[in-house]
Amino acid sequence: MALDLSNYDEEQVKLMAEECIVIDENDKVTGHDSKKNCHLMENINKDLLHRAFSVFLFSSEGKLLLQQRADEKITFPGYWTNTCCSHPLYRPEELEEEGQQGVRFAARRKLEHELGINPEQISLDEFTYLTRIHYKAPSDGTWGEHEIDYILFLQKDVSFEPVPNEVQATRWVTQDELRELMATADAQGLKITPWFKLIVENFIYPWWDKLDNLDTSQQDKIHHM
Ligand code: DMA
Ligand code: MN
Repeated sequence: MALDLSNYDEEQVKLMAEECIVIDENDKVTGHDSKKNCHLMENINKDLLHRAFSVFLFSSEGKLLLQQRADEKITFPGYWTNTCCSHPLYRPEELEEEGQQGVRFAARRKLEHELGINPEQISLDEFTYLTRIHYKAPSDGTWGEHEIDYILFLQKDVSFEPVPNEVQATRWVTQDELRELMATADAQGLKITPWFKLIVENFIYPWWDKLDNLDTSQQDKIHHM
């Protein structure tokens, strides 16, 4: 039976037609497929894997910007997560691997699309690319994620205005506030995305301690989680 998308938000359904970059476990491009197909558990269970990125935006005083995903999102609606996540698309400017140009370009595009950050505020070389994380996570029975996720840090004071169809709330946190949030999320009834949980539990604090002098020695590595 064909999947019925008519109960989902119209704008979000349209975005399911985007062409994601399909890769192997070494992050080598093997093809492309729709965002819809890439996020269906029936395909993920057959190991379909795509390229993604996660942006962590810090203020000059070192606070991290979190977002709560809009209820309109088809995957992980209403979940709290890092500043901005999405996919580089299968088009020449976002496929460029030299200096992670494609991923950087896509990150700037989505910071505008989700958070209304004018792209003139960010130059692509201001993102620090740290490493890649390969993970798989179901959202509900139908949808999920299976990605190699490029981690991008950016420390800059920028102005933003969340786009309601994408982001329903934002919050700046210190390290202590994030620790508190993670420890009490369940009790507060807050949902946290699996990739953000994974990055917080395994990676974020040592990086966060060194925003001025980030360790870029793991750029070639893919962490298979
Ligand atoms: C997908 O994010 C990327 C990661 C790292 C989970 P998303 O579901 O927010 O993508 P989009 O904003 O394109 O819907
Ligand atoms: Mn994805």
